[in-house]
Amino acid sequence: MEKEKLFYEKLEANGVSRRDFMKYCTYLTAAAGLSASYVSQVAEVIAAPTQRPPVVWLHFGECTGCSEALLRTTYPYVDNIVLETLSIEYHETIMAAAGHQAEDNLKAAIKKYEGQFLCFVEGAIPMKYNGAYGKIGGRTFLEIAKDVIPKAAATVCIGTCSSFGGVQAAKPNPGGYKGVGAALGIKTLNLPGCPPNPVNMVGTILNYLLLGKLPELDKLGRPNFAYGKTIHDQCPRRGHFENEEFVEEFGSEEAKLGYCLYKVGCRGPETFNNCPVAKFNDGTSWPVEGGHPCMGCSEPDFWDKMAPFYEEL
Ligand code: FSX
Ligand code: SF4
Ligand code: F3S
Repeated sequence: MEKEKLFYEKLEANGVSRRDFMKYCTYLTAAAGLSASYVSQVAEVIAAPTQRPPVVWLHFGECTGCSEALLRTTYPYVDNIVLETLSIEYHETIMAAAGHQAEDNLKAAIKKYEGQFLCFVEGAIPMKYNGAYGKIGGRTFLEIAKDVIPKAAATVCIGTCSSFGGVQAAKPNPGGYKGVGAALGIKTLNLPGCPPNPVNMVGTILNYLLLGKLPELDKLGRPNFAYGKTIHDQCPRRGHFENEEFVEEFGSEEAKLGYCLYKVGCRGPETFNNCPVAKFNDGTSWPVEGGHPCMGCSEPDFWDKMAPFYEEL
């Protein structure tokens, strides 16, 4: 109770009312694929977590946009709090330690929490030239992955790069980059998107904290709650598609009217993700709402498969 009181005081000091927080929890509960009866439990698990699962967060070949998406939301305080429900033992972007000290932190965390920690991974792994395209502390990304990942309770790939290779694996892929699952020959839980929606990560964590297990996955390792439907099937412009009302040029009258973006390259019909519902920046907008076609950023091999962008499917 004391913990919860302190939490709400801290929240209010940051300009977030209890009511706003409950609204946010309702949104999170739905986005996590949990029934509405879980809202108060979601609030409780965030306000006064009884367990804080240890997390080791690895970075390989990527742009760190995935961490940025999570850390720099427009309504950041609440997402940071969700992050506080975890005990982040190692994360290169946000930890204070550097150099040998950082390496020691990683070793100590794996030893202390072997079999218990969650491993989050951003970025793809270079397989050519003995992995020379990417090293940290003298070890290749592949060596680090092989050392850390088998010791984790579960591994979650954040973003298209760690899930499927992403931009690093685009043709001609000189470094021989692969997603983490393919590089190690294992199954991973994948949260693709370039960047992925932080809500899908939070939803995965909430499933783990409330139900004690990871959410149900499709054959590409993606949680069904977030990747079960195509963008096209959830798109508010779908009526225009059916009526054959298309934007043929950016800046045109049709674009102003919010017509369907299919003819200017929308990949919504081939892309499985919840962007139209979850949106970005805490529900502000998403690519199609902003007038830009979906580029299929969460699909495997999207740089090769979805290009040339801006041309009809
Ligand atoms: Fe990839 Fe994430 Fe795109 Fe960037 O770490 S999914 S390049 S947004 O940052 O991995
Ligand atoms: Fe489908 Fe894209 Fe048109 Fe939306 S804008 S209806 S996702 S083709
Ligand atoms: Fe990516 Fe398409 Fe969503 S480009 S962010 S999957 S709308």
